[in-house]
Amino acid sequence: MDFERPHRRKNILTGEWVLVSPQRAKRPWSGQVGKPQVAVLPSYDPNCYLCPGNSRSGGSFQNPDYQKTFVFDNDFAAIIPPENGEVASIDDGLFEADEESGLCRVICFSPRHDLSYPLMSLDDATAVVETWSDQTEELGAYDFINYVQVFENKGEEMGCSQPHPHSQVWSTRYIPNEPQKELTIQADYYQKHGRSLLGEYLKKEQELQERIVVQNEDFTALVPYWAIWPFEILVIAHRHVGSLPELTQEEKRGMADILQKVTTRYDNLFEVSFPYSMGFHQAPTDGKEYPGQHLHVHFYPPLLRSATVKKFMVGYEMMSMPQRDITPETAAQRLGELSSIHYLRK
Ligand code: H2U
Ligand code: ZN
Repeated sequence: MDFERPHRRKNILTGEWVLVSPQRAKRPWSGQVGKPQVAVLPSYDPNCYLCPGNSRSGGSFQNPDYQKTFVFDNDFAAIIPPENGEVASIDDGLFEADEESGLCRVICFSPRHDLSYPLMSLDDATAVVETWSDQTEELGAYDFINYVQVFENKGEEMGCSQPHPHSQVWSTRYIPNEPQKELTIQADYYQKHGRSLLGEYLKKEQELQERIVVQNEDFTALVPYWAIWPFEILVIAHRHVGSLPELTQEEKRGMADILQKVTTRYDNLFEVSFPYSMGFHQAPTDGKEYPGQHLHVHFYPPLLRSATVKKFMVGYEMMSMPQRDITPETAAQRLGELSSIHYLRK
């Protein structure tokens, strides 16, 4: 097959297809060209809702004088615990609904208002991984919580509302759409082959060496064959584990290291604090076995050709299917060639 010609590729985790149009990467651009905004942040901002000692929005809560990571219940939670243990469901064939329940929390990476993940020390970055893992365990233990979604929205482009480095965790009774698709497919593969789908995929990628961006002993970061976003990255655990709490202490440090390596390259790409949404896909916490589930992290960054030109998911993407111009191989090569030292440290 001529991969320089338009083709579609299958996302083996979701079963969905992406249209790749490599011949189009050279098309002229007369659309939006914004200015890069280089905001220099203070290490403490008295007006920040997340900085230590400050009052949060609404004024009902005051943050403690925290030293490492800090977790609090989201003051504007999208999901709340059930009222009296009862959960309503309706389904008359046309109108179907289930009452949802759970907890939403915010996780501040550190007291430092200006310190994004790649710029933290490895120890402090590891503390963030430990907190994500602890939250997965703690929230997953509630009987009304069956799935724990840890994620980070970074940058205004991604709708991040607070510059203070933080992530979120939303936990729910129902397994959400995206992890559910992947769980089903991974379970089918495991049942058929007795092996992890992502484990097999990773082996193949390590053989081919076409899409790998960076790796360490415990994790590999690559631009998946089926990437939708221009510089999308998938981080795969080398060991077949289902979720963060199953990682050893050494692997948690390895996770922090690989995430720092990925985010450093992202920042170096356009010499800007690179926006993205990232999240962990883990095994549900409903007490059932998920032997096919393989821990991984998705990074979906919107930027395309500069610090300000982002990919729009509009038109054909909304109506039909996702489409990309530059190939995942080209994106992986560009990311892989970048310095491992953050541009602000040079
Ligand atoms: P982003 O990760 O998209 O920036 O969202 C930040 C979250 O922090 C958002 O869900 C919460 C918002 O509800 N938040 C609080 O709970 N308290 C505050 O004082 C500010 C923001
Ligand atoms: Zn702050």
